[in-house]
Amino acid sequence: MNPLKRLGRRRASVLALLAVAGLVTPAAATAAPDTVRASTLGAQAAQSGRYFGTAVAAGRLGDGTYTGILDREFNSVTPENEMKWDTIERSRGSFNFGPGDQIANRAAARGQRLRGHTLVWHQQLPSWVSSIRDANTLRGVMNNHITQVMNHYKGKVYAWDVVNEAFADGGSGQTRSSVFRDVLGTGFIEEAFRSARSADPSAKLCYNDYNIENWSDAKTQGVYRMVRDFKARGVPIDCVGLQSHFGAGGPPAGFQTTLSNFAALGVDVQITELDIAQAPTAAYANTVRACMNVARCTGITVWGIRDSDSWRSGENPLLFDRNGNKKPAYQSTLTALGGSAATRRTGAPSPRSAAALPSSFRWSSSGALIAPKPDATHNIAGIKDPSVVYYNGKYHVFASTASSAGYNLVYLSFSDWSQAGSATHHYLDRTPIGAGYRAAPQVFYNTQQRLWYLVYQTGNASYSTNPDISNPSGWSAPRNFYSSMPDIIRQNIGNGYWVDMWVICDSANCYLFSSDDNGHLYRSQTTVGQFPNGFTNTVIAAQDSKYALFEASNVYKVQGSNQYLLLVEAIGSDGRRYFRSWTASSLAGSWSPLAASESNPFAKSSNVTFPAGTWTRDISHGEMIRAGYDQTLTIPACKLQYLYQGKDPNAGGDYNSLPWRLGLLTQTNSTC
Ligand code: 9MR
Repeated sequence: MNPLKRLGRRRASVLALLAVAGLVTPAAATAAPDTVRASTLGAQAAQSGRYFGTAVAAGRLGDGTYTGILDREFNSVTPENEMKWDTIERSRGSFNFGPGDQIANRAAARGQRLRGHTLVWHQQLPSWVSSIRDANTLRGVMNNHITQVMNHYKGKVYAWDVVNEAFADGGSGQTRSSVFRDVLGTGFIEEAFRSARSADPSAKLCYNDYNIENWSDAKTQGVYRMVRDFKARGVPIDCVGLQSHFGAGGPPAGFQTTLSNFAALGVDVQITELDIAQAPTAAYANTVRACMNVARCTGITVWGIRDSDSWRSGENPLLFDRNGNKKPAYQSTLTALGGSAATRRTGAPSPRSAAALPSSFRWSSSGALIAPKPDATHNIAGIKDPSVVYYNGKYHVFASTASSAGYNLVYLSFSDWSQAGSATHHYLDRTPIGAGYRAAPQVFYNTQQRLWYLVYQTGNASYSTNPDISNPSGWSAPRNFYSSMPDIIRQNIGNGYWVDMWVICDSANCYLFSSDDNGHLYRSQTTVGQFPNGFTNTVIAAQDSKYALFEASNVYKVQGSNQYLLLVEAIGSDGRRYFRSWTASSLAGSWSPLAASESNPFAKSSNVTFPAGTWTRDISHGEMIRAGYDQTLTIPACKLQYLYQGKDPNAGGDYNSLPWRLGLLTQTNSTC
């Protein structure tokens, strides 16, 4: 975004220019590989922001074949039995964390996530608990168990199965008989979740069950009604675990519907104990695809590594055979996660060809969700230019702060859009990023370097790094990508400004895009290995008239396809900001119009509805909600969401003092 006072009016001639001006692309361009692929389950799942985990048995950790596969393939673990009540609190008040710690510490040392399994379950429950008949005693015992165990693992467990298998099989759709239900009533589930939230407010709290994968089953409906009720009444719940112990036929036909219906209640969904009799390749692929197709399906756990490790070993239901060799289902699973091209040639099923993006878009907008929060030393008028990733259960938003005094950056995080407005604003001028002109941030995780990058404009194209996105003071001082403005920009910038730097990588190269407020989109490149150094070969990637190709470009990889998407902000004939879009088959390729005109825009007030009230006519600088968070900037093909800046249509005056706010667009014409 342009840091200086800006034109408030548009000229009528722009429409005519729009009609005649075509985007051009330079001839250069080595074809880039069409996608980044990984060769292990965990690394491939991570590319879409998901994890791929396994149940782990402490007793097998001395087996080198077992740990070799565990550490190579999986980035999440669930203790198979070690955190169950009969291990942890075999006698009242005496806690044995040894076996659980063995798994937890090992996972922490390797950067693997940990799912906690399980706090309240009618099985593997010591008889001193199941024989309690007094409600107050049982309530105290249950809450104490939850509190002690969650306290012990605080900060180590990403998500807890707070209550496991509380619903009955068959057609009742009701809870099953258990000591908890029979002595405390069905309210024990709510009580367990409330205790869990107060014990560790940062862990995700899941309800976990089996036979809830088929949408029309009474048991599924019963659990769904409970989660809906919890969300409606504010009972804390963050996720639903679908165990997914399948027969050879694999998931039921409506599995994806079940996942998305639960997700639509505002919870994450996870496949928590996957195993499939005889491990058919298609059954595994279908299961994984269903998860990949649901944005809030955040991870998959298989219930063991080798067939010989399985609780149903007679059915050979896992991804590795008894010798630790990959089975055919391993390949189909990796492929369904979006992985390995080589795999496809071996005859595994080809991945779902992604729904292509439509050629026109319709959106519904939220109201203004994020407004400036001035404090004693930050007299801020507008919050602008957001960049956002969803990581570790939270949205992390970076944005420019604007005031008559100039620009700097702010960071906030929250788990749900409903909480965006109440999130704390961390001003980054108080960090090593420092005071002075910093604006238009872009955030992503570099998987090779295991570092978060924040790219922003300072007059040059600058960046800071941070090992922990949630720690605002962890950012390094700014460094520049270029020693000075590249010649080609100097020659074309005219009276414009060099703004809105944007980095995206494929498996070979990283590209740095920028705008000049003068109708040019520039692109430089370096290798993935050299990044962040070595940006060179700066070319004009696209050009048009000044207002038709103004600034705030985003470039993304479309998940599961060979498409890249380019968005550039334009100024319409009404003087209002809007976005145009193009696609290309490689990052250095030529961009073809998708929804690229003022009458068929990517996003403009004319294709956005405002159910909460029309608070803006500008759809301006923002960022797509991505499917992952890494340097590939992968977005889903379906149900797009875009966080943008808008402002009161009647506001005017000093450009830097305009009252920009952030709102969220959700696509309403997605066909997938
Ligand atoms: O895999 C677990 C096995 O080793 C235990 O003997 C069994 C005891 O009930 O629990 C198995 O894991 C279960 C999980 O904790 C909950 N869902 C069903 C799983 C398979 O029975």
